[in-house]
Amino acid sequence: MDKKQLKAKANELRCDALEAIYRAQTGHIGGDFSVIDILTCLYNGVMNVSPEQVDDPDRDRFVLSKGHSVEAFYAVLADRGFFPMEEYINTFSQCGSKFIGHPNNELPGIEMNTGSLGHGLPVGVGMALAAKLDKRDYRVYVVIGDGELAEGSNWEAFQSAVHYGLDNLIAIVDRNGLQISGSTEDVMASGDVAAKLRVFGWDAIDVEDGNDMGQLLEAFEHCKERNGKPHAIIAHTVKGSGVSFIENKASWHHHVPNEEQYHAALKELKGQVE
Ligand SMILES: Cc1ncc(C[n+]2csc(CCOP(=O)(O)OP(=O)(O)O)c2C)c(N)n1
Ligand SMILES: [Mg+2]
Repeated sequence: MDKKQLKAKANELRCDALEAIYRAQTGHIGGDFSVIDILTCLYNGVMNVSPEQVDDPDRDRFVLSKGHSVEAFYAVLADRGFFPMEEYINTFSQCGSKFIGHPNNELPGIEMNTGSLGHGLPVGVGMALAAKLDKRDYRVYVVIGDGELAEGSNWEAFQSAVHYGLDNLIAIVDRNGLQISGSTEDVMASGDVAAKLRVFGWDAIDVEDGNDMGQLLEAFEHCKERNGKPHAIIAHTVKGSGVSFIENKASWHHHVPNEEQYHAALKELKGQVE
């Protein structure tokens, strides 16, 4: 898929996630729309994964450490055929559904249950180290929120990834500048994350527009290099990207649109799909 097709797909998947959230009357739309371009790009242009080979020992591994963005993750996996989209949209967050409000590894294609922030990268380090020990070539991709960087476990993991030379590990920071209650820089400033990681010994790059498929594809290609250093992409995204009245507002972290907002959001997204 080229970058234009990827962008169109990401906007279609925004509509699916929005529908699931609206039906369930719960979800984290801000973080979903911030990260959905990254997920769409990974699952349709970068990672070696497929629904036919969920247990293939050589598959790439993916962990959505900011597990609250599960509505985007389920949409991307459903679109790749890991499970039916209809089942996701119709049962999300309902009693008895496997499509619970954070990633659930009973579903095919989900490697790790997440939701309690700060655990994805430490486990990703273990997965990447296991690949080295088993002499396998797979890569491990972990998406972390920028508010999530307040969890100290990440910094321990950043250090150990360098210690073990995990150049098969790619950490993507969804750097939208917001967390649940306001700006990351007001709540717990992270500053220049790439500069910090370089001091730790990572190969860290900034992606100026983390919702742009061309820039994301280029960054992921760069991260395929095996140079002894773990890779980090600091993707400067817009929380709520794709719907003007949702963009860049902490209040939309887990706000559910009312009927009027739902139709306005769909209209705006469909305008971008066509
Ligand atoms: C350990 C832990 N503490 C608190 C929360 C509650 N929580 C859910 S989302 C969130 C904010 C996360 O912000 P960020 O990582 O920037 O995510 P994004 O902006 O991409 O939505 C918080 C504090 C949690 N899920 N886990
Ligand atoms: Mg954030």
